[in-house]
Amino acid sequence: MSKVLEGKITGEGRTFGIVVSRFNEFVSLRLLEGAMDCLRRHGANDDDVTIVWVPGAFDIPAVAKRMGDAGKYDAVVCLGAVIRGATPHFDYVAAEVAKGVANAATHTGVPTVFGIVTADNLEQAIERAGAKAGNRGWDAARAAMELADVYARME
Ligand code: INI
Repeated sequence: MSKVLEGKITGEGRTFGIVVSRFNEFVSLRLLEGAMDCLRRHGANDDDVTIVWVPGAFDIPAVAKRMGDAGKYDAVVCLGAVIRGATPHFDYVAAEVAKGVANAATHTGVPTVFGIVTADNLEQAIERAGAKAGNRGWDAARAAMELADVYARME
């Protein structure tokens, strides 16, 4: 008989770190609200959530790694918005933050989830931050809870 491991989506008794970037704050604040709403609705306690603001998305991975290494959090949620402008900066920032968050997840052993909106323009970003295309912050918090439970079951 096969053994199936599946995570429950619950925040009860779990601790979370959130790293959120201030660049495009109009969007990232909505992602943070979405993430907090999701955590609370699934039983997480505000006192068990630590939020760290960083300047931009590029700066997220290093802080996420530190939070993971601290051993205090069951999962780390990364939130930010990288919006394509007229410069190639977008590609560098978007690529580095994606790679960096994946590296943090791998090297800390703590679920570290990607809740960074990458969009061609502000309208698209807003759509993904609580308007018609959902809220990536909410989705990231949900993934963090599921993974925290999967990791606990794997111990
Ligand atoms: N940071 C973002 O979070 N989003 C962006 O769209 C962005 N662009 O396009 O420049 C951005 N740049 C700043 C970067 O994340 C760092 O904060 C900065 O380079 C300092 O390390």
